[in-house]
Amino acid sequence: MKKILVANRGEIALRIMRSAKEMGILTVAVYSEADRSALHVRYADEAICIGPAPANQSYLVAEKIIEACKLTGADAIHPGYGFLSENAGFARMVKAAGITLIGPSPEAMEIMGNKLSAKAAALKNNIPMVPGTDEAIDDIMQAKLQAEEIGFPILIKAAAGGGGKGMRVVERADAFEEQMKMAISEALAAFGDGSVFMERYVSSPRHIEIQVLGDTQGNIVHLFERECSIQRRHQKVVEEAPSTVLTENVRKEMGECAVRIARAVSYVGAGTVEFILDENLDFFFLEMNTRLQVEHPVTEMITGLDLVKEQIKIARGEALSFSQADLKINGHAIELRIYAEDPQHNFMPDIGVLKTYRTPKGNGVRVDDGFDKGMEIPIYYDPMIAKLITHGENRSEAIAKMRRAIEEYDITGIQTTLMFGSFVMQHPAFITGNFNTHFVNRYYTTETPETPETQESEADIALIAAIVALKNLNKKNEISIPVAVPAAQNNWFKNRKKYN
Ligand code: MV4
Repeated sequence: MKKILVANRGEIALRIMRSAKEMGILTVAVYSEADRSALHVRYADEAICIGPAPANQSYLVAEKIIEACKLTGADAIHPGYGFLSENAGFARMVKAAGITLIGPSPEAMEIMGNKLSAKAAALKNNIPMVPGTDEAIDDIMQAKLQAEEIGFPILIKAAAGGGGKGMRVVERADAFEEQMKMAISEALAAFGDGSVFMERYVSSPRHIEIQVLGDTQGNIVHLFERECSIQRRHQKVVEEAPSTVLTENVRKEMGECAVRIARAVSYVGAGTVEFILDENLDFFFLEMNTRLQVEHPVTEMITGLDLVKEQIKIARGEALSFSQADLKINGHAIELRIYAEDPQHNFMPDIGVLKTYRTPKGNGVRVDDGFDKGMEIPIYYDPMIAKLITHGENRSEAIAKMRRAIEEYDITGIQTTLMFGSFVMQHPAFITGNFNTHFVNRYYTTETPETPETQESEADIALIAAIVALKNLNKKNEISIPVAVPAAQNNWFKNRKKYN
């Protein structure tokens, strides 16, 4: 492998090229007309423009990517995440063109790309799953009887969905028929596939995923878990490793399950097995992502591995140079995703020019980004502009580093989720590790109460408590007991200077 074409943009394109460069491999960037002056274009050894700004005319066009390989003599493609990274058809085209795709087989992508076939593979391998149906629903009245057996509330999911798309909670039997009809027509409209199935609804889960690596010799290991429960509308915001709740025993069981699922599809490369974990620490398989994930750096920090280098070595046919027994968790890592979104206005995407842009530095701080001062954030793509990752000896050190790094980060010209990250890092529920996937909805509100008379909800009180904790912390540089203050004194959000 002499030259890798990176079929992506932004932070992940740069991150991949850095590892390739360290391995003495040349890099090719592809870019749309909106990304002419992007950092990944400047960083690569060569760059090819593949079309207009909209992704479906550039980054998503398989033929253009393959053509760019031929033009530049690239012998491998790294797809990153998103775009074509989990597209089995693209994987087949790449193979047919005699190019190495740094990723799993098209067959593995196809099986895991459909939730019903993924569940069928898991079922054969004794993997714990939420009670539910294992085939597409075709008879609604029969499905209703099954739903009563499973027990309400139930969750309807689209087989072709994923990442929360096409899900519907049904609270009671009398709403079943209507909800089911809507779920089927929605799935058909969104995915061109009306197959839906149902599961018992686990109401307050944690989202925990296991990183796996498989080589072409059939060795498969797991690289422990990532806790990804801090999310809003299925978009992760904070991830960490290890999880505060897993016991050594549950970690081992989850890891073994993840390896078994990967083995079921002869998995090659880096992949992630998603689980939900309930209050009793029972875990259930959800789906497998057949790509390198956004949050992979937290795993890199705690294992000392470079996952992109491992992917490249695997794609070259090399055997993994370590076994499961060689791997151990070193310290604690946290990632904060920085989106060009306004956390005070319902996380509306924000566009504009980065008037100032200074990243935090120093011991235990890593920034994976793809923009620089003076650059414009294009509207066409994902609004994530950077990932801030900290690594400490333990969780409280990683949190302290994250708070310090957020404070150092200087972004003006656009609204970002930096201050939302600060909110999370100060929140008692986060600090104690006592949270689930409802964290953001439960605790975060942007409605700043105006008068002391305002009746405060539980969420408001929690927010204010966290704000007070933040203020005290910044003053004294030590953790204080949060106390709620009257709403009128709560002007924290109005006093944002540095981050505007
Ligand atoms: C669930 C669930 C509760 N019960 N399945 C969301 C994304 C997709 N991977 C599956 N998801 C869920 N499946 C059952 N049976 C709750 C979720 C869920 C969720 C999962 C992980 C992370 C965030 C989430 C937010 C809402 C719902």
